[in-house]
Amino acid sequence: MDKSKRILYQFPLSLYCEKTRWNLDAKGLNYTCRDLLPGPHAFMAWRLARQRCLPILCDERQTVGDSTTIALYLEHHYPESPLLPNDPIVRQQVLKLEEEFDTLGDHVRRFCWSMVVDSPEVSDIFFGFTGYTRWQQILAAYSRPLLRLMIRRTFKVYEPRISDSWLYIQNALQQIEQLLQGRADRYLVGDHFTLADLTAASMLAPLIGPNNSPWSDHRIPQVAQQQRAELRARLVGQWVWRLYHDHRSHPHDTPHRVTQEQL
Ligand SMILES: N[C@@H](CCC(=O)N[C@@H](CS)C(=O)NCC(=O)O)C(=O)O
Repeated sequence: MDKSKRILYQFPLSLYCEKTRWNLDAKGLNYTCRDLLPGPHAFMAWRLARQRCLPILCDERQTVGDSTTIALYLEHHYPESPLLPNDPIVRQQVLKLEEEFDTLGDHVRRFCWSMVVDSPEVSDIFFGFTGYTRWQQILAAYSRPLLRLMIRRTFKVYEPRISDSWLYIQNALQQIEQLLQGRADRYLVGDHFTLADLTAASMLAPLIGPNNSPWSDHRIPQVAQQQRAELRARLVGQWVWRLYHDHRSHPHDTPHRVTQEQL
């Protein structure tokens, strides 16, 4: 299929959008990204899929929103390079972990924003990615206080939510390390890469910043750098790093994908 006919409406920096890009890349599907501006995106998202969150995928067959629903849709319509095992019991295990780690994303997002929301780099982090036009970036630089307010409100970046999220993340990290049984070369379920691995790795990637991920940038504020160093030294950090190295074959900004801008 012509890639211009499969469109992913997204935010370049969103971990749920990264999950879907990885999903599409893992399946070897061509697509074009349309980067929406946070805020006005809600009109487009509502028009497309009667929801306000991204990602939304417009495929030849239908329009699907929500990264998990998109994953199930892709698995059903594009069964090659499967990310879900055939065995119903093992499949159920993968789906259960997928659901748990999908929720983890919400906590990771809150915790990460809590580390950078007050820094002067906040608008660079939010907007300084390929895909946004020059005027979108200028607009962002002038509206920093508004941006901070929006980030705090949208992602509930305040106490006690931040501390609760950190606790949730700690439990998830321990759970993953238990499943890996001391080895960074293992997978969460069985001997193959599945949707559970893809979901956990993409949800944790903002904390670890592996190469090939949208968060590999080294210009992050000091507090986040320390956090990263600690996590990279842990088994779970090494595992996420390896999955990005071994399974994230098409990084988000390789030339094979055309990125278009749209309000
Ligand atoms: N569970 C949803 C979560 C999607 C989500 O939270 N998307 C965020 C971006 S990371 C969003 O669109 N936020 C903007 C809003 O809520 O208006 C999924 O898996 O797709």
